[in-house]
Amino acid sequence: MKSRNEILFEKSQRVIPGGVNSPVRAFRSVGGTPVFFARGSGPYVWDADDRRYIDYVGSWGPLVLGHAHPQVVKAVQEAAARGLSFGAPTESELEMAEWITHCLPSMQQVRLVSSGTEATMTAIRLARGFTGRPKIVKFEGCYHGHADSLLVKAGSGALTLGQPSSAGVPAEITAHTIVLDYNDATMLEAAFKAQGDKIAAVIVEPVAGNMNLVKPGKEFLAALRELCTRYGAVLIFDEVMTGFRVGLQGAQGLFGITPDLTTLGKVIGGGMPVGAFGGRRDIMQSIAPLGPVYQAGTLSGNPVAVAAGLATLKLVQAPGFFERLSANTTMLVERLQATARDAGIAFSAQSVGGMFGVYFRAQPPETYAQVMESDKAAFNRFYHSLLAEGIYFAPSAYEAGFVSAAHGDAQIEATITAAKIAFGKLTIT
Ligand code: KE4
Repeated sequence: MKSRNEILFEKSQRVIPGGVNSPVRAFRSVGGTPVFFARGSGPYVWDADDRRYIDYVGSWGPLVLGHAHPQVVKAVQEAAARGLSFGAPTESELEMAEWITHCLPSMQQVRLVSSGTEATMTAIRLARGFTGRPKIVKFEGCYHGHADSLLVKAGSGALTLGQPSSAGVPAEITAHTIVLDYNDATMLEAAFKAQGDKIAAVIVEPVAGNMNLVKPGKEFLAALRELCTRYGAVLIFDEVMTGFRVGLQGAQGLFGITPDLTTLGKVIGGGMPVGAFGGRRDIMQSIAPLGPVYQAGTLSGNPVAVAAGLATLKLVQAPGFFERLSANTTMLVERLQATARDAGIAFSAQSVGGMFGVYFRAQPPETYAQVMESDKAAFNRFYHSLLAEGIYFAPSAYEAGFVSAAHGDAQIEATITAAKIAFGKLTIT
């Protein structure tokens, strides 16, 4: 008897490429049938067969409050009743911009868009327009959305599917993208020495979350800042994932590094389509209608999406919010490590704020190369054992996991119980 998930997946593959609207959802790297979700509440989701899971993906990061938070749902319902979209300025967009620039002072001005890809694509164009230079620097394994010039040795779904550099992107475009090793400041210095006068920007995930979680080395971010300042390049922190996930001031607040531009997404939409880019006022003056760098969007600042984001931003300001989120996430990874150690499995895990990484290698990776040394087959078996126990991790060894404010002791206890079973199965070769 086929499950409803299987029936839905068969049908969706007939009309949607791969049966999914974003490749990493397709379970291609872990194998098996993607879970079709029917509803979510707090830390839980239910699939099309009404099976319940503890959710550690949270829609890839946006749901830092958990699913269907009552105050977020109410804000969306009230906004929708006032009209779904106007294509004109609204007060709520102004309020959102004020919240963001208040929480992230480096963002002296900000523009709202509808996705993280739009945010990073525009930040790159803006940096090129502001400096008049053609080249950009990114790091292997980092993912900044699917804009042409950034789909070079990218992470997330591109890496998961084994196509880090996408087809369909002309060499003339990627010729201007310099790809370096994450956490290798020496390599960066050499690149600037060689062609610093042509480099418009360096874009970086200040905590990498798309080659699984990789923390920035002690001096890496400081070296990025110093070199960009020295050579007049724009330092772009892509905080689409880390923004309002690792702390109220993002990774830039955590590490005390001030970027020139920041991109945001995910949490600032609270589950609805919102992205943003912003930063130094002198750079932002180059954006249309003020300056020559064009950018636009029919639904940019959409009032219903902004209502979800605003409600979320207000709730994460609660005293101790990120301390509690970080403590719970730390407890999860420490208990997972202890459980694996008891089972004699080569496993490690780490977290930053409300995001975490798990690795089938003895130590957390510090570079892309070390990520690739992890035992992917072991992860895939672990993944499906957890899934069978009602624990939903990201269906890829190259994605970070996410804890929400709705996850508590009960969910972590249940996860550890499931992990004990999953690690036990791994010891049976
Ligand atoms: P979106 O265009 O998917 O909203 O954002 C692109 C993006 C930009 N920058 C960073 C650091 C990101 O993590 C992302 C998107 N993240 C992936 C998950 N790792 C989205 C999931 C998907 O592609 O379906």
